[in-house]
Amino acid sequence: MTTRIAVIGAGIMGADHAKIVAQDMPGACLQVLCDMDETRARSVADIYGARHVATDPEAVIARDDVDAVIVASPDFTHAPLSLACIKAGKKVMCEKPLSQKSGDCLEVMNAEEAAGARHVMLGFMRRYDPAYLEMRKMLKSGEIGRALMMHNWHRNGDTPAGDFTGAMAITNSAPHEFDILRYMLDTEATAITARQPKRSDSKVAPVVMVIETADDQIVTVEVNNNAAYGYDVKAELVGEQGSIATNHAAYTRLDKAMSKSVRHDPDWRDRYAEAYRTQDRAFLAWVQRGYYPELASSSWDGYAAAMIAEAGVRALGAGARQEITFIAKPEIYK
Ligand code: ISE
Repeated sequence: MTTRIAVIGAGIMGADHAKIVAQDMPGACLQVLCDMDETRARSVADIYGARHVATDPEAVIARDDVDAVIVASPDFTHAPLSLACIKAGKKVMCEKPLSQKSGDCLEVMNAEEAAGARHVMLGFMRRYDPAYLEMRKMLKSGEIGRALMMHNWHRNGDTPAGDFTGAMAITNSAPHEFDILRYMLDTEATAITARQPKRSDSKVAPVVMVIETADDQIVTVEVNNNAAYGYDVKAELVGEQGSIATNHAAYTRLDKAMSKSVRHDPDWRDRYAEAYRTQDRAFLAWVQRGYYPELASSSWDGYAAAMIAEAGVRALGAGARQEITFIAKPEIYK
């Protein structure tokens, strides 16, 4: 039976998910494309052949002809729309972050607990990226012994908006690293410090964070939203017997004017195209077969990322190390 999916949000990410549902997910169809801006919804719906266009997300979630939902509307709508999906008894693939407020994440977790099952899978797509997958596999196989450190670099060509701040780098961009470090090292973050160098212009400067884990490892995270040269995300795990770094495959190289060069991706959509497809297919498999995807980020992971981000913002503001203390992990996320 075909799974009828509603995509909520027709912006950059909504359009991307709509494309995946329409073109790369056998067994699914793009049932509804919903956006507050009807013209925008219609234009994306027309490109990818959505059956219906709508403007009210809550009404879409409640529709009888919608089996599952992908939420890709603005960040502040993620938690309320996830709650609406839980209420409707539908599974949702919600873009990250679940919320920038850990309290909102707790509300979603409480609703899932009350419903007696997980309903939410979060779009921390890097878990499905081949480079991170291979890194994890090598670490688990014992190739580098015990992991001591993980270094992360997260660079964007430039900021999405002129008024982007260091705090936003922590709450909007860095949650990917907060999620991947927990997933890679299988442990929790316990403390964070955050500092920024000073730029000579008014653009937001990089934020550099040092995170401590419950297993006494150190993780560094550089988020540079104005790296000027392109989208560049990389990581290195340093173990007691070696290290593993991610590589990004480039299919071409330009030789010209006595030099050789490889292109950088303009943004995350190209860089993680395969990860997004694999993630969305895993969501479909969950909807159709009922097994929560092994790699998926849950509401608990969304809560953890929000807790680290909140502590990171405090650390940046105070110029001092902040401890991070999670609630005990509820049974349904174990
Ligand atoms: C951005 O905010 C995102 O949400 C993307 O997923 C991420 O890859 C990008 O670097 C962020 O800045």
